[in-house]
Parts: sequence; structure tokens; C-alpha cells
Amino acid sequence: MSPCTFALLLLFLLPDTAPNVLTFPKSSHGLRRQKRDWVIPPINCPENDRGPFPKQVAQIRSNKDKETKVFYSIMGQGADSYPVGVFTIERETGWLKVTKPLDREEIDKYILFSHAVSANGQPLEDPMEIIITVTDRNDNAPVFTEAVYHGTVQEGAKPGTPVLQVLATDADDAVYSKNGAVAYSILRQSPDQPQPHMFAINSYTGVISVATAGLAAQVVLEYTLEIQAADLEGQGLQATTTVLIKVQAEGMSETGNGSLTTHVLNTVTGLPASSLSVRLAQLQEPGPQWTELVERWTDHDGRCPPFLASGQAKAGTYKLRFETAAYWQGLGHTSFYPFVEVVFTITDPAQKLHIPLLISPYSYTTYRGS
Ligand SMILES: [Ca+2]
Ligand SMILES: [Ca+2]
Repeated sequence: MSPCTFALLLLFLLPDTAPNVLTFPKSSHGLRRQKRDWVIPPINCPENDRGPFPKQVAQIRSNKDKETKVFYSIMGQGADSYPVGVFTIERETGWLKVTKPLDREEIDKYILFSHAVSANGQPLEDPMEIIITVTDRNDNAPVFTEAVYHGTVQEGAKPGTPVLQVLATDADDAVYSKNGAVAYSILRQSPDQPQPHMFAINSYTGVISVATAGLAAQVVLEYTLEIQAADLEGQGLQATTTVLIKVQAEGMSETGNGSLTTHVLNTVTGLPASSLSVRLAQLQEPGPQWTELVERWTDHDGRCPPFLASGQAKAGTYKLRFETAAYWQGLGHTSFYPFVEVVFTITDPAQKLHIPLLISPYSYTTYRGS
């Protein structure tokens, strides 16, 4: 380490009240330029400071001020380039000041160069690099990616069976502080049948899984969970979301003999479309009355359990209604189609039917799969 040899003086005066004094390192008096291996420690500026502004950050000083009048200036991002004027320097005293509250989530570091010149504009020092690090405050609450999450679980599922994953993001720093460190918990389960705590959540990953044996579709067809995400590893700012979990009756499993399945693909991203509502209805012959049979939600894989249990399918005319507009709205898009209905005929109830749907906000495609 060589900072001492370059006579860099970094004086910490009354740390709480008086900012740093930064003195230009000794130059080499016209000889070969000094290698720039001295390091100025970054100056920390907290974000969202209440001021008053302008507020002193550090004083830049040249030792040449004993021999001649010195004028100071700064250049760089936040000084003379965008965002201009966040930092200013008093020409004669060298006081570096911040003029407004900083936002770490917008810019977390400023690199400035300070200059010292004589009255006739001659440089007196080599430019000195000053790094200002914006330190984080916990000014952002976690935000869930969905207002409502949908999941399906098989009745009789064993404890430990994963059901779905929730996710909340936090714009604050999670590397050097816990301001952005989110932890999840289940606040409420409704109904409390057959007992409370049927589900558990991994506080770090947000994966919800079965906690207690005894899930039965005849007892509870759908659970509502209120999930909380809180920063500071669960102790700080909070957000909540709702999770709806349908309990699937025996004989309707994906691995069982259920018939009629779908798969929804978002062709904009090429990824499965999850949390999309799909409802199956049957045409009452002679029409035109439709009877709704079941509603399903696509999972993270764009799939849902079969719509018809084994043996439930009968010959007739059916339709699948996909709530595409709500899906696109959830992604911040508007859809040309408020919903998509696919009408089809089952002639052989024993045959398995697969009806995929490929969607974009302006188009959709369906075909008979297998
Ligand atoms: Ca936060
Ligand atoms: Ca912050």
C-alpha cells in the first residue's frame, strides 16, 4: 500500500457533523507522472436525506493554497453531465455540496473529478477522482408479482408436496443490507378445516407446500391463504397477497385417467402462460344452453389437471373458455380478444383429448393435440 507515500490526507473531523477533507495528492513537479495507485476512499451519502440543501459533503483542498489563490471545480456525472447539478463545489473554498435528496434505486454511485486551477486558469493539480457512494435506506416495501396466485393440490397429498411459489421483489439493497431481504409467511388460512396450518411456506423461496395430511375435496374444495412478504428478513416493510388453492378430487389427477387437457403458451415470450382461467362448458342438446362444468387455472407450466375425470366424458359438444384478457392485463398488456372460446365435439368418450392454445395479444391458435 502506498497512499502514505503520496501524502494523501484524509481527515475525519467529528464524523457525525463535519464531512471529510480531501487533499490533492502531491504531484511530481513536471517529472514523469505519478502512477495513479493511490486510492481515495468512497464518500458515503445516504439516500433520501432531508437536508437542508445544499449540504456539505467534503472539502477539496490543494496544498498550493499556501502559495497562491486556488479555484476549484468538479466535472462528471451529477456535476456537469446528467443529472447536472446534483453536486456543486464552492469555487474558492472547495466545499463539495449535494443539492438535493439522492435516490440509490436510481443512481447508486457518482464518479466526479475535482480540478484546482490558479487565477489565470493554469492547472495546479492533476484531476482527483472522487467516488460518492449512495448508501441505502429501506424506502421500498416488497411488491408481489401477482395480486392473486392460483394453485391446485391433489387431495390426500403428502406433507412436503409443493403446490406453488409466490414471489415478491424489493428495490432496496439486499447485498450490503437487509433492506431488500424479503421473507415470506402465511398470515391466515381460510377455512380452518380440517385444521389450521394445512400449508407451510418456505420463508426464503416463497414455495408453498402441504404441511398437514388430510386434504379432502369433500371437506374443503378451495383454500384462501393470505401471504405476507416483509423486508429486513421479515421484520420490516410488508406486502400481502392472496393465494387460492383448489383441492382436486381423487381420480382427477394428471397421472390418472382423466381426459381433456390443455396447455397455454404465450407466443410473445415463448413461455407457458400461468394463472390463466380456463372453464369447460357443455352444450345442452338441443342448444343453445351451455352448462359450466369446471374451472381450472393453468400452473407455472401452462397446464392444469384434466377437466373431466375418468369416465365422466360423454359424447357431445363442449367449449373451453380461456380468460386471455385478464391474463394479458396481469402482464401489463391490452388484448384484442377479451377471451378465447374453443368449441369442439367429443365423439368417442374413451379417447383422450388435448387442446393446446397459443396466444399473443393480437392472435391465437388452437389445434387438436394428443
Ligand atoms: Ca425494502
Ligand atoms: Ca432504498
